[in-house]
Amino acid sequence: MKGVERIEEIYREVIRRNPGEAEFHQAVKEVLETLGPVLDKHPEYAEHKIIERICEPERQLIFRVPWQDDRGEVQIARGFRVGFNSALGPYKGGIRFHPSVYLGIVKFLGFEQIFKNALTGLPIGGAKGGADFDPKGRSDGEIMRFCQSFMTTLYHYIGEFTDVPAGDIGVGAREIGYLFGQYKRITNRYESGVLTGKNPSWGGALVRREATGFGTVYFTQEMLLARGEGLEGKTCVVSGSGNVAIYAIEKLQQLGARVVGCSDSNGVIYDEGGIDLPLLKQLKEVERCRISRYSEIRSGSRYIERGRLWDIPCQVALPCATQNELDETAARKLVANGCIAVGEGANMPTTPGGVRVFQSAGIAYGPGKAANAGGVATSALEMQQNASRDAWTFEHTEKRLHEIMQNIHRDCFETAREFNSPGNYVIGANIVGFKRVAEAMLAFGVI
Ligand code: NDP
Ligand code: 2IT
Repeated sequence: MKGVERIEEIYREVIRRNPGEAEFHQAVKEVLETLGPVLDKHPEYAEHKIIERICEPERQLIFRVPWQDDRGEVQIARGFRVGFNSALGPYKGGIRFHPSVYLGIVKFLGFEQIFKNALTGLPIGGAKGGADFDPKGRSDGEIMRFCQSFMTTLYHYIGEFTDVPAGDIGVGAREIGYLFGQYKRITNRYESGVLTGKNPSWGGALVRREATGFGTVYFTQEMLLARGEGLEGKTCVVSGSGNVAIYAIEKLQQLGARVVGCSDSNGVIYDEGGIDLPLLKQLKEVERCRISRYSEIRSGSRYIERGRLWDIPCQVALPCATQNELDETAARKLVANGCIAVGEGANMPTTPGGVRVFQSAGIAYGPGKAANAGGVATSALEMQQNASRDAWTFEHTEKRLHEIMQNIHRDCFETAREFNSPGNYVIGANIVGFKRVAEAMLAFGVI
């Protein structure tokens, strides 16, 4: 049987075995449809059912998270942790707190994480977790009690050699602090390497906070360099205004680009003079308020309730909010307005239709599993520092991050060319990541 036929069969089986998990199906399809030529070249992968095994998580945990709000009312959330693949190292991946979280979201993210983590070249397997808890409007005490309850179940299943969670949407340094505190208290162990994204004053790596956004910009810069272009003077828009978006904006500005738009789930900020980053940080990191507040303070900027960020003319677009936030219509608008590069800070932010538009227009398109791998790569550097009880400088760590992103770009670029698809980073990223995992799985036998 030819590789592509085999893959169609595997995909049908994934849908049958995982009903109602649309995002998981989408993530699997996007990877599988690039692997046909790999199976043709490597019949041993088919013989040992490597793809079938990769599509089945190694383990999946679903648990009750009861907690009490400030009025004393009992609330119940559902927690998840999916260990997808540990061929290359302990399970590694973030935890997301958002009301939209269900098993299909956690599995799509965990599946992507396998290949992303392999691309970093560092010893980490793929995982994801989260809860359908909505942190918006919750007090600090409520967040703390929720995190403590979440960890009270999760702690049984994690550990520096087993599974190492970190942040994602709704989980930042504050939440990692509460989670770590509870883990330490229950286990009677100061096990720094059990979580990453910790505050640098108690075991966190410098640059981890900035790493996903910085890394996305480094990857985008490499894509532009490969086409004889640079970031200097480019007009950019960045979606979201959370951790990834803020530090993508910071690095874009450091490299001489002009960022004129960002957003949250309610609306869009258009600031032709360039986003005022200290103001954005103050509002989002300190005051934790909505992005609309920005336009009340910053003269010359505009807030557009339910606005369409991707309609703002730009040359570089970085989707840094959430999955499927950039559809086919938005992609057409970006291309029509002269956009030449899209680097995904978020996971799977572009719909399949949007990806097709970018690819047929021939613009530089960097998929999340390559472009946003700087976050998890720096998490692996944090694990390395924790294991050796060391703490590196900001400069040293950022240099490592930059090199890792350059290497990921080079590996994807060269592999795309080897598989007769020059400039196609989707093909490059999927094949590089898949082959690394597949080789380890072959070595381990049937497990
Ligand atoms: P944050 O919680 O810090 O910020 C998320 C941002 O995205 C907010 O501005 C939020 O707006 C917006 N957003 C979230 N959900 C939606 C939604 N359903 N519709 C519209 N906007 C939404 O998260 P991060 O910045 O950490 O994560 C952003 C993306 O980057 C995610 O896709 C995540 O998986 C990915 N990522 C994160 C990494 C990390 O290290 N943190 C690493 C690699 C990828 P609002 O406040 O209105 O909800
Ligand atoms: O999507 C991701 O790569 C993350 N949320 C970061 C994972 C990590 O373990 O640092």
